Amino acid sequence: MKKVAVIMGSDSDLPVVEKAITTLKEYEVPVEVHVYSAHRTPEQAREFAINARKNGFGAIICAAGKAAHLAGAFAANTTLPVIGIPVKSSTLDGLDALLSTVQMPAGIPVATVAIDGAANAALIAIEILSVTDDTLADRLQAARAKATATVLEKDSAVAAKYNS
Ligand code: RP5
Repeated sequence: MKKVAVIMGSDSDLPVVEKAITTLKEYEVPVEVHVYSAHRTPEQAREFAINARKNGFGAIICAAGKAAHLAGAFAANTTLPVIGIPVKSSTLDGLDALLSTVQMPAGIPVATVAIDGAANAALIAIEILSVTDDTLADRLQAARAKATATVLEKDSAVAAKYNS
């Protein structure tokens, strides 16, 4: 199975990013986690991105806050799918990171999730791998069925309480 890289701009992003890591592990997807910054360690970030495909990765998740260029810098250096997590780590509540991550020029895409949307970033990566992996596709389907059952249980409880 292809690996998923989870890159964060700072270890201060870890509390948000952890949800992506645990989700990938729940699905038994091989994960490699690093702290690389587009600004503070640009050489290491570029090196990782350039070699990611030949090193067995199928998708790269990049989480960063403030003037968040990490996902864009990775996308510039690989044709693997890059998923960006804008992290709420500033006085602008993550809107700065959201706009920095999502507003990519045509030709260099970054699939951007919600501010702090680490779980969905992992799920998109898993969905990408599931195109060629039926086991992952089955696990995704089972999780959707479980989520549906949970909501329907809640519906029953609320309906029983209020509906006459
Ligand atoms: C960004 O700046 C990081 O992704 C982090 O969200 C933010 C603050 O980093 P630290 O100053 O806490 O290392 O590059």
